[in-house]
Amino acid sequence: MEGTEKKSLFSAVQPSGAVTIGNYIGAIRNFVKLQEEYSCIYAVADLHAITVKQEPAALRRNTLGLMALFIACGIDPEKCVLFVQSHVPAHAELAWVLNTVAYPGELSRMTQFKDKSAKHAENVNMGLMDYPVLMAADILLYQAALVPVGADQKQHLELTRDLAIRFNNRYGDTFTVPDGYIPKGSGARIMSLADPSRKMSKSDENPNGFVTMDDDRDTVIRKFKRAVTDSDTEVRFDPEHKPGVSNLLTVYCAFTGKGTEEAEREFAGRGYGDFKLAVGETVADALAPVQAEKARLLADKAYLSDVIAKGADRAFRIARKTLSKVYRKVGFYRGE
Ligand code: ATP
Ligand code: LTN
Repeated sequence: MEGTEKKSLFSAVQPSGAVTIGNYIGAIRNFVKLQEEYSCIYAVADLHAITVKQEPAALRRNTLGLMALFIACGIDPEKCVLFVQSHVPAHAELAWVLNTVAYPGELSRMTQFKDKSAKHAENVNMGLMDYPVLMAADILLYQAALVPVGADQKQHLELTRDLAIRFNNRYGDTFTVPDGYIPKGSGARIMSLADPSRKMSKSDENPNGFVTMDDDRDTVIRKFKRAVTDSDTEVRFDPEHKPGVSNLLTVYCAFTGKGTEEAEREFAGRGYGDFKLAVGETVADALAPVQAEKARLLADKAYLSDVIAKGADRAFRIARKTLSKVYRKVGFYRGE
């Protein structure tokens, strides 16, 4: 019924390596939370992933692994559209059209483009610069009202809004202008365990900086035990003066559902050793059932293939409508 229809929501994660607890807390956790309230569409962004070098066999493996992880984390493929980005050609097609309303100046100013260009100096390619235009195409194709992401994607969302508004102004109302859904507070940006001044990143050369959703219990506990804190002994949430401890508190609260004050009280007078061990054990306990479910799903290839094929089909049908509208608006000849 008109008016009671759920609004659309879109997000994606790149299959560019092991998914970290930062990706989970900043994004995937909200994918699960929002699936009742919105009509949700989630993609494995393989087209985005190849903007930095990927080993083809690893990309294939990570794509299937990420699909299994989405479901293992609680995303219901019956309620949501789950698909692989490259299976729906409309993403690349709309990105081409949006390129004609995007300016090289605004793309070269993007923080992620500058960071990744510096990090992959041997492979600064057009795809890396065009990354946010493809991301805009992802979102706008599904007329998404909401886009759950971590804080690092805020700038790309702003650009998506700008491109949507620019296109709508030039060609008439075509796209929904989306809003971001970024976790409030420090959950939007989980920091590296090895250097709490930097974002936790799966592409960090130091594996002690991140915890992945696949890390086994001993690895998780070891990484938290080693986490950089400070010379003080008080477990207190104070991101400015105690970034390491505050980051661990954020992780602890995300996995227990507790508030920071409650967690501070729990660890009052207990010292960092105790605290770090408790955080490590909590995370390991939370990851165990997800890992078991992911392994079970990966062993059931027929089921996963079916989810992926159905998802592509459903995504294709929605995306095709928007793309037809866009082609009509820009004046492509579609027959009389
Ligand atoms: P890389 O760190 O290798 O650049 P990435 O993890 O940032 O990659 P994606 O896999 O595409 O890139 O990120 C998926 C989602 O996870 C995005 O919504 C992103 O904002 C979020 N995210 C990534 N890192 C963090 C973090 N440290 N804290 C919170 N959210 C994060
Ligand atoms: N660039 C995102 C991944 C991504 C995405 C999207 C997120 C690709 N397309 C569309 C939201 C909406 C990242 O997190 N690095």
